[in-house]
Amino acid sequence: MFNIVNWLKAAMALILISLSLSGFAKDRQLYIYNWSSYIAPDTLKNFEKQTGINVVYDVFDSNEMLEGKLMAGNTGFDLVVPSDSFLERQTKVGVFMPLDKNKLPNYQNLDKNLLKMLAQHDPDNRYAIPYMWLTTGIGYNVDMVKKTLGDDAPIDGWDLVLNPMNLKKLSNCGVAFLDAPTEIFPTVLNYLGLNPNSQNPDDYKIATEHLIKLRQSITYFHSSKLINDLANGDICVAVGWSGDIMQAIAATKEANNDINIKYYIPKEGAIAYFDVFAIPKDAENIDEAYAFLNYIMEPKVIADISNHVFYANAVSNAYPYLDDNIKQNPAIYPSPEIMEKLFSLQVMPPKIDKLMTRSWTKVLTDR
Ligand code: N2P
Repeated sequence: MFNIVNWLKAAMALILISLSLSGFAKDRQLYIYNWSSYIAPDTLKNFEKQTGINVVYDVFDSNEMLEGKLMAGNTGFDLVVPSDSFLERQTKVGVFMPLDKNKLPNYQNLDKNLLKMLAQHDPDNRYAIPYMWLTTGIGYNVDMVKKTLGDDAPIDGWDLVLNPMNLKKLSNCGVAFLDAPTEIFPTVLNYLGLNPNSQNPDDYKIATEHLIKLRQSITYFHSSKLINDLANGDICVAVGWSGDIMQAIAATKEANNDINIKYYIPKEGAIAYFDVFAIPKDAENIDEAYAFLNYIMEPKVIADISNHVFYANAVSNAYPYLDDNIKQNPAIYPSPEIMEKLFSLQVMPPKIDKLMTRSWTKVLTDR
């Protein structure tokens, strides 16, 4: 017998099936904000294929930029990647969601010692998943530096770029500094024999005066442009991030040009830190964020990223999947003696932060 109710139910079911087949059903989305040049070319594609989650990916090249968005709120992002000391300050003002480790079965893959180190910035590792760790050192064009400064160029220390006489000569072949006051000030303080984490305003005055002596010789302050410029021979020296400079080296090999770039951690010591993934407290796609965090803690996935970006990751069982030129690279995995010289950055009181920002503006203007 004709039954209108059953007929309607069947028609409704058909409509729902065809709507979901036609993709009308809500897609799963994930919004990620990461540093530029910080992922393998196929990471996102593979993740999307495996999970059906659609990733919207945007990039930045300074902690200040990310922090501005986090402080304003409603970033629209489900995952962001501050550096460890920035995360520490940001958690204090409550911008992140604590992690539910029960949703992260791959958390056990993380190196316990590195987690302990990161806990200095994130007690009990409550908010952050370590992504990569790095140093801030010097990249240079071997031939151009030799030609400019001669055979005894100090290519083992900060003197190469922080001694005003050397930098003045190098300015002829092009000099790039990171546009990152929270890294350049501690680097200069350390070079001048002062505490890189000083809270004494007088020390910042001294460092600013030193930077003012250098600034005429600095072609530009920019944090992501230097990769290409080093690789093309447009600059001959850069204060930059370890992996970025090694990406420049890889680019010269790929282009098969005769440019010879090297990276070193200066003998006086350098900054080392983690960049970490965290979930903003107003994130909307939380399950998707956890899915991605689990994904990048897969040994093979994170090893592929390290192989591509030349940064060290924190997944202990990823080691077998790393290329030999990554594993055996002392610029990525420094020797114990060099490790001794590395220092991390502490969160500064607001007074010093403001002083650093003001002094940075002064260094950057009137050049
Ligand atoms: C990658 C940027 C490295 C991280 N291009 C700097 N925190």
